[in-house]
Amino acid sequence: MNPKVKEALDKSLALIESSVDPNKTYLEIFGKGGIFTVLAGEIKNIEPQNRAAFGRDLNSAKSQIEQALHIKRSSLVVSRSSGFIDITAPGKKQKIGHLHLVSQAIEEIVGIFTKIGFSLQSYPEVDWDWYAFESLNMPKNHPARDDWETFFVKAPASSRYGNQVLTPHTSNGQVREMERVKTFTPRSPKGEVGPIRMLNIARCYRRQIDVSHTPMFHQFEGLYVDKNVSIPELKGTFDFFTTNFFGPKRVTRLRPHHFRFTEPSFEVDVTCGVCLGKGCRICKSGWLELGGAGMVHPNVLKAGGIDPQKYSGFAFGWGIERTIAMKTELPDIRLFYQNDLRFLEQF
Ligand code: FA5
Repeated sequence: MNPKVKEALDKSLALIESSVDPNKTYLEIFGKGGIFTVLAGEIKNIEPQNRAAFGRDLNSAKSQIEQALHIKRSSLVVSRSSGFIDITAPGKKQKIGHLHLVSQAIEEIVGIFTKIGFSLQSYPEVDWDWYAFESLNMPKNHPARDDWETFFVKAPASSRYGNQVLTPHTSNGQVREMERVKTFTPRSPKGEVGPIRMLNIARCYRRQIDVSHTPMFHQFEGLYVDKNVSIPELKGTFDFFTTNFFGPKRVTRLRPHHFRFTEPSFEVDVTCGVCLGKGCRICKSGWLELGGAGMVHPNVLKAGGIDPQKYSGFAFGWGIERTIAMKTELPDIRLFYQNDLRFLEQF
């Protein structure tokens, strides 16, 4: 090796050996005015016939210096941490989160209903009064609208569809779904439509808050329209859902109720998971209310452009938070939205 290169190499290796800051040492060697940089600049003074050998020596020295710097850096990392690295120790696992329990329930509910032919549709969360109320057989100023304790949106009204609202229930999807299916069903000479098997899951909003009400909550709505749809099919659908979601020991019952958009209308109850229908401190009667249901009112079918003489259907709309609370025996659904990890991590 050229003696000048050898001298620069030895000096550099000595610097690295005593270095506590390899970055600074790197600059002392390879930076502007550094040992190696100055030496490399001398190549122009070497006789032409010796230049190639000088260049080779420079390259060899450079790679020895770089390797020494690399070893120094690694040794400093080790000695600065604990002085010892157990390379056989298992690595630290990253903490992985999981879906919120409402999202988990949505996945489960979709899985159950798709097994029996329902398909998931999605409709606006801010919708016109027409879809949320009027097309559902609730004329303007009808007192039944008060039950929905609606948030109205400050935005221009439509002369055709009225005001905009934060959807207070997923029933706004009913007439929208009839319109969608009518549009996509190829026109037959007899004007056949459907069948419609819609599952609509969405956020809903109402001016309510207590242990069983939150201002924002989720509903899942089913709509089935075809020829000769009957109440036993509605009951069979609820039993299928209940045994799949809550387990084989839980059963449902229908209680007469009133909704403007279904006739007849029902409240659907499921047996309490604690006493299985006997009656206990939690449920009192043995039953817990799941949500509303009924046979689609002829006026709603008409609003969706479907002939009620030819078609019938059933619809239901249940709250997801309350349904989960019934499965897990939660006393207060506001817990879902307090973002307390001690609660959320349990699911
Ligand atoms: C309705 O919203 C009807 N649209 C349901 C329906 C659909 C009936 C189709 C017939 C045919 P109701 O207001 O009862 O009905 O609400 C249904 C369910 O939503 C309730 O049983 C409850 O589970 C849930 N729910 C209602 N308000 C809240 C709230 N503020 N917080 C949490 N869950 C709620």
